[in-house]
Amino acid sequence: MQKHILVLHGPNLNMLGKREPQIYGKLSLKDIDAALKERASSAGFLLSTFQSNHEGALVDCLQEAFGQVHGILINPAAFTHTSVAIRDALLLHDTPLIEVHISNIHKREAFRSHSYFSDIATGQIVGLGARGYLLALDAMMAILTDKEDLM
Ligand code: DHK
Repeated sequence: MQKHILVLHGPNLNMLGKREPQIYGKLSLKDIDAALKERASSAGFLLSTFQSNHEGALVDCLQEAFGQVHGILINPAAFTHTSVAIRDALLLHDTPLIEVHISNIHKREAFRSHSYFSDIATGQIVGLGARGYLLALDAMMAILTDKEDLM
């Protein structure tokens, strides 16, 4: 059976490429999602992506995915620092969870250092730009196939 990975993107990530490119880079969300889908599918995984600027829409997506996905990658964006609702919706899922941030949230304003997700995530990737998503995907696929090799 094909394993299914859900990728969630929070608010303003639909503006990647245009938004503060010195912090978030020049790639668009479409570019990132396409690269993730291609990488997942060539490794035999199914990957779905969802972006919303609305907290409730992200909660709805997580509820709809209940029991349907094997792993979750999330960049909650600004909701990282505020959302108990998304945290609770993630806790519905008994799956590995990887939190991704394009920028290094620990090197920026103090309010960005706190994440409502870091203590419930399997792991976190911060500060490596858009490539962090691909690294997170590789890690997730390795976790889901029980691979411990380093290459
Ligand atoms: C993206 C955002 O939109 C910010 O609100 C977070 C995160 C950081 C990122 O680095 O991907 O603080």
